[in-house]
Amino acid sequence: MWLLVACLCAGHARAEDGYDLWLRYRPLPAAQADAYRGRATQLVAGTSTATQAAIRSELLRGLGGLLGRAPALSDRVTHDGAVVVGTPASSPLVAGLHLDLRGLGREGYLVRSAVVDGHAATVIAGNTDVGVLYGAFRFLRLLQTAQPLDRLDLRDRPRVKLRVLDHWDNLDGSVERGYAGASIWDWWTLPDELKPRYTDYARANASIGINGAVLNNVNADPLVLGHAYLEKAAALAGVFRPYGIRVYLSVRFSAPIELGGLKTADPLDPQVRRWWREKADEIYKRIPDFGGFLVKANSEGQPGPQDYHRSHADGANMLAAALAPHGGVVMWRAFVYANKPGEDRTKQAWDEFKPLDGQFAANVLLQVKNGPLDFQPREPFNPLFGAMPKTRLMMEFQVTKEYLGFATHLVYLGTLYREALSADTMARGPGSTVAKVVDGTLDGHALTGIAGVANIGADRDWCGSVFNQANWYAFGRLAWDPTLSARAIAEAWTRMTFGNDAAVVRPVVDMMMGSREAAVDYMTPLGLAHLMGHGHHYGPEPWDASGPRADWTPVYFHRADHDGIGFDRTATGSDAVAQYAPPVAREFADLGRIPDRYLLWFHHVPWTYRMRSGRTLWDALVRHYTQGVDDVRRMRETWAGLKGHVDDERYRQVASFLAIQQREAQWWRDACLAYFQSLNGLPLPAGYAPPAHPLKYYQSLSFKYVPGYSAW
Ligand code: BDP
Repeated sequence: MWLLVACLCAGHARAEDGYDLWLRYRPLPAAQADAYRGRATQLVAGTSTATQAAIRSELLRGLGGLLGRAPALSDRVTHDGAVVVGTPASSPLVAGLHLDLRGLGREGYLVRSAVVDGHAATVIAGNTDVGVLYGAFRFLRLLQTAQPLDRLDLRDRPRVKLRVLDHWDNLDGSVERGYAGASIWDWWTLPDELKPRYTDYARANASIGINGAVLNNVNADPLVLGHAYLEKAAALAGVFRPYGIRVYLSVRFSAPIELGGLKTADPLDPQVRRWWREKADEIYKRIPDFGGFLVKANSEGQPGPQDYHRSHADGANMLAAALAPHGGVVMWRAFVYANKPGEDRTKQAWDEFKPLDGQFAANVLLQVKNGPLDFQPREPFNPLFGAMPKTRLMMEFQVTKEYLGFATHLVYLGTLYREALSADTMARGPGSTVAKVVDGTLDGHALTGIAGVANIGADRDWCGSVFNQANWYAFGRLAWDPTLSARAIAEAWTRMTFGNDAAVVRPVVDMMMGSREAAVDYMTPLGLAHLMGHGHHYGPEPWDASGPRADWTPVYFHRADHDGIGFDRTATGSDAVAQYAPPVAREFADLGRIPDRYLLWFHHVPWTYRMRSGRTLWDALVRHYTQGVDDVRRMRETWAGLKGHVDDERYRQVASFLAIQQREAQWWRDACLAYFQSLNGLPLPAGYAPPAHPLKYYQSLSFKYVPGYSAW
């Protein structure tokens, strides 16, 4: 009986259900573990603060798991192979080494081989506990990814100050655009019940350097600022604090009316200003390190300062004034397209915000989506980057895959993020990359930020699929250092997630690296955008023209008819191209120079238009759609080849999701081609299979219960 129980427990402990994320700490192969064991014989680490305790427990857990034996705890170094951890203030041993910690800032660390009391040791040090925590995770990553541990001399610090996950979680437990189950926050049982999952969430974030969490949806419920919810938020803040993570809240601009009983939310009204000041004071009493507010205003029906004929700057600055005495910030979103109905939707944010450059208070960041539309599979960079030198612009990426097949499509977003970050705005001459706007170096801003709309829910595997975890991971790593390579990040994640076997790592990384282009190809190739199903954004609906707003419908975006396709955003059309710096505008406006990937974003061309390849546009489009499906088929084959190399549980999940993805990729291709063909009447190029069904079939599909649905 006992044996049975022991076996069951051991089996359970080893189950690969994805809960452990990339912090699995499974035993390394014997040879590797033996080689490392001599480098982790003792652990000298303090426990006088909560962060120090977290560091110590993570190292014991990680090293114990990876090496099969945890290092002995000690307060002195008596053997070779000790790991010595701390700040000069917390550890006399670290202080005695007189390490050069200048330049590491508050969150940086070094991991370095050293001689301590005559013995070879590894030192993990920083100026603060949190810096050391990041260093500890870096050290563990070295082991997890099979890197050498001798002659270490690693120094690192984040390039971006606020590295934040935005949860679009509602107080009723649902998640807008969430595909991983209900909200991770169990608002109902908070603040009493502090689930271990909250701590594991904090560990995972700290391991990749994320230092902020906006707890609730940008379409915010005013109630979150009520006493009860502030207490719940404070409880979460208490769990996250040791891990260097601050809590932020999304606020509804009209909260002074709904919650405070005032008649107005006019940002220049003294009573309104007092209400926000007092609210901020109350929050900081409960959460002394509260991060600040995230605001969606005058966008998609949300209230905002324009309701009172005030500007976005008036609104943001009023909130900023309430938070400033406490050191909080306002993250004010630039995702607006309400003001000029009829105007090209992609132009509206620039039109509204660019004139406000220089008017925002010092603790306001303008949070700008990576592209000018809305998290599409591919967009050119948002022209606001580079256009507002006197404003702190922060990046907003989407980690949840609202427009990329939800949880079941394998789409690695590291490549999408890198594409956006490495785009050259040319705003201050060549090399003015989006990354330099975001990390503040282009225009000399110290307050910088990057946000990712989280893909996390209450599902056991957190993200709705194993591979979606890679997008949380990649987001965090790039928020820390926007110049990292997407491939290197994918490789590190793969090693930590599936082990270091080259027979697994190689094919998995290749699969990830090609996956986003595959999705672009089977959904929206050559610069097309927003062909997704109405409202829920599931599947293709390029024929949809149903309203209530033209600029929520695919036909608005692709503008296809009998003769051609594409949105003319050059001077003959909406002239959105003029929002870019002149060299970029010239390139995008020039049919001879624009990269194929943006062609139909900026140009309306005939179906018979000759691409640089010599093919007609129609042929090229058919090829891309077909290529996308072929790529997914190959991903499936690659994965099938890994059977037996990956544990059954995760193998099966990925295999069945890839089957869904292949079916849906085919659906996307066939539905889009059937529709476009119904307009242009052109035959498919030779050798390309016709859609499996007539157009009517695709148009007849409708879906009632789609996850993550919201009216927007
Ligand atoms: C869109 C989503 C919608 C969000 C909106 C936003 O469809 O659910 O509320 O973005 O970012 O992509 O505010």
